[in-house]
Amino acid sequence: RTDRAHSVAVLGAPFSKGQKRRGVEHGPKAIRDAGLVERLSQLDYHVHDFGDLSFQHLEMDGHFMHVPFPRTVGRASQLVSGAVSSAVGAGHISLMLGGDHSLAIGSVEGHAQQCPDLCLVWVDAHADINTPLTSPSGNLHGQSVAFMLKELQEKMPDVPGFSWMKPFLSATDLVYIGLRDVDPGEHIILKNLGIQYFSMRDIDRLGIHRVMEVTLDHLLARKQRPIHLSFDIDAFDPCLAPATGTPVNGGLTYREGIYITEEIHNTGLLSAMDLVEVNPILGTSREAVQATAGLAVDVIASSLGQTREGAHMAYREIPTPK
Ligand code: EXY
Ligand code: MN
Ligand code: MN
Ligand code: MN
Repeated sequence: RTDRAHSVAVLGAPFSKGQKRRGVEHGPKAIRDAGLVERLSQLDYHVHDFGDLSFQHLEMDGHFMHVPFPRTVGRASQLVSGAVSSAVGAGHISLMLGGDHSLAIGSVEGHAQQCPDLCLVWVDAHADINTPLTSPSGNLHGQSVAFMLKELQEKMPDVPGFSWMKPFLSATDLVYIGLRDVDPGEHIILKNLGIQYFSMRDIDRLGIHRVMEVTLDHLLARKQRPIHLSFDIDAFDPCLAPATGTPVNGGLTYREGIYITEEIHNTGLLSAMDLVEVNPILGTSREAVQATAGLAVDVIASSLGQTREGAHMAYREIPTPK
C-alpha cells in the first residue's frame, strides 16, 4: 500500500487459551465499554467494527509436552490471521483487541501475508520468545514470537495446531520495548539472534525519546515499511494497569507509553496493531478495571493520531466575529 489507510478495522478476539487464568477473553468488551469506538471516530478515521471473532473450543486437545491447548491456540491463530489479512487487504489499519498475547501469532502472520516486508514493535514487560522447550510455564502467550522468527526454526518443535504456518520474520525486523521479566532461555535467544531490545533499565538510562529514535532508525532507516505494533498492557506499571494476568513492577509510566505510540503514529507507517492482556476479572475493584481499559483506549487513540498538543483544525475554521 502506498497511500495511508484512513480507516480502522476493529477485530475483537475474546480468547484466553494461551495462558491459564480466566477472564482475559472479556478484554475486548472491557475496551469497547471504555469508549473505544467513540474515541476513534473523533480522529480522522472511519471505524469499521467487525465485532468479535468466534473461537472454537476443541474437545480433543491434549498437552504437547507441558504446553496446554496447542491445537486450540493454533486454530485461533489461524482464524485471527485470516481476519487480519482480509482487513489489511481491504485497506484498513487492523486493530486486534485481545485476549491473551498468543493471538499476536495470527495477527502478525496475517499482516505479513499482505505486507511481507513489515517490521514489528513489541511493547511488553515480557519477551514472549520462549520455545516450548525453554518455557517455564508451557503457556503459549509467552512463546508467540518464537513461532514467527525464521532464525529460531531449528529450535522449534512441530507444535500440533500450527502446521498451517511457517516462520516469516527476521530477527532484525523486531524491536522490544519495556522488558523487565525475561527468562534465562529467552535472554540467550535475544542475545544470540542479536535482537534489538530496550529493557526498563535501558529506558532509565537513555530516556524514552532516545529509545524511540534508535527503534525507528533500526527498523526504518534502510527503507520505509509497514509497522505492526503489538502492545501488551502489562508493559505499563501495575499501578496504571492492574487488571492483567502477569503484572511486573517497575513498568512504563503513562507518559512513556503515550510517547511510544505518538512516535509510532508520526511515522505514518502503522499498518496493524494488537492491544492484549486486559483481564477485567483480575482487577481488585471496578475502578482498577476501568483504569486499565481506559489506558488501553488511550494507547490505541494515541497510536492512531490523538495528540497531546491538540487536534489539527484549519485556521479558517476558527469563527470570525460578525
Ligand atoms: N516468561 C513467562 C512464560 O513464558 O511463562 C511469562 C510470560 C508472560 C507473557 C505475558 C503476556 O506477556
Ligand atoms: Mn470506510
Ligand atoms: Mn505479552
Ligand atoms: Mn507481558
